[in-house]
Amino acid sequence: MIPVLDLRGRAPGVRELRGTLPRAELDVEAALATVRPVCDDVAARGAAAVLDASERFDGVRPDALRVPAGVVAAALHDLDPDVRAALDESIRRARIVHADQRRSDTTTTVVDGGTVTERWVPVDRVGLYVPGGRAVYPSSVVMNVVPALLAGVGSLAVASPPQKDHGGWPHPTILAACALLEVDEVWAMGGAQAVAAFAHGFDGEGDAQLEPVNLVTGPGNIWVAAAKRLLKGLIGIDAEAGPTEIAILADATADPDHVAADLISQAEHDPLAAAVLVTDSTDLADAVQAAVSRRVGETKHSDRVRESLTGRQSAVVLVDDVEVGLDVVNAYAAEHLEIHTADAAAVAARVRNAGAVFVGTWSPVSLGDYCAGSNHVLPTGGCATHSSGLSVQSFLRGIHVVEYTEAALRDVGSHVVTLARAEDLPAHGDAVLARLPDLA
Ligand code: HSO
Ligand code: ZN
Repeated sequence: MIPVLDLRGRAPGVRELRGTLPRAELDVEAALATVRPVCDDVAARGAAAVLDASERFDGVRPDALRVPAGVVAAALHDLDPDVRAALDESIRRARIVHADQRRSDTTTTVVDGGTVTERWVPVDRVGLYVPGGRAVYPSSVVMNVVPALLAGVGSLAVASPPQKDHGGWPHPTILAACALLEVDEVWAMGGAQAVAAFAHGFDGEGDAQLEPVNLVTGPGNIWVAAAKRLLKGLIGIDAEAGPTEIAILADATADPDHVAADLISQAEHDPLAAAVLVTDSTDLADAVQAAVSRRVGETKHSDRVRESLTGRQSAVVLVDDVEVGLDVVNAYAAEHLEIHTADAAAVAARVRNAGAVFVGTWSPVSLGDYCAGSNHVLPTGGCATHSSGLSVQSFLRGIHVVEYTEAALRDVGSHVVTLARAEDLPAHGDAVLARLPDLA
């Protein structure tokens, strides 16, 4: 049922692979036509515009945009104890991993008396977006909030779409996750209007006032991606998230049922989700197709899964050997890549492009989605060739602090003057000569 792309007998290069490999097409540019007036309206009219957009796009007008503290606390109080225990463990593991990501400042003595320090400073205020459309993602609260907190961000706000079925507030499990992480600023806002509200802020009485943020992170649908594209610059963004992707590199040693289950696990997110199996074993490919067919009929979101797996963005890619398979997965640069081969760790070590790599039989993507300790906000659409997933680093800026003594400036001053003249910017050199006229 998954379309087959047969690359056997060939070893295509990166350029050809990028043109051949399947990829979901997301026309963010076209979405801008809808999103731009929404964002402009939020900039002009603030909270009233956000409420109008909620009514129009989410079909609900919440009583207030700021979720009252009592509602957040009640959500935690009412949370199923098993879900609470699982979220606690997810948070505990995410904290362990992300705490290790913290960087310390480095001071380099370039010459005697001349130092450059790279000082890591957290972003002052961030807006964390948690989707709430087809599924609810309390796990995304964890994946956004934990790195922000560990980076030392002083002020953070969470936004998630208002839900018709929950009195216009975000889903209670999302609110409960916020409460577990002691996030008290939660907004019932979704889509482009949430990103615009974060970017511009709006007036209101007391708690109802939204201070603008410096950075917006988190996954979202095409409207969120379009708003991020539009407002980037005014705010920083992590990425324009696209539909989720799983690629699996597998050989004849792989268990076809595990492979099928893992492909389906991510196909479940979205009809546009991509599931790509790359293998040098036709026997495995056939067995995976059979296992997928069997499982699709039984899985809860079978319509979505079927659409995803038969869509043009999904494929079983047949290759001659694992070597070519590595070229394929490196060119594809999946958000998630699983390695199910002999000596999986050695193969994984040769992966250059992936949001996250899951090594061997016992490391499925769904472990990483919830409880591995790794982050699940990862680059999609091939962006793993140049970008990383969310981490503590995403919430820090490195400021270069330059401090030279007179002697150290004297030591290099004539070079500054020379380069300034070479660039026809003599006033740059004059700034040195004003201090050290004898260098002229
Ligand atoms: N696989 C998604 C994250 C997620 N899965 C949340 C389940 N809940 C994108 O990495
Ligand atoms: Zn997932």
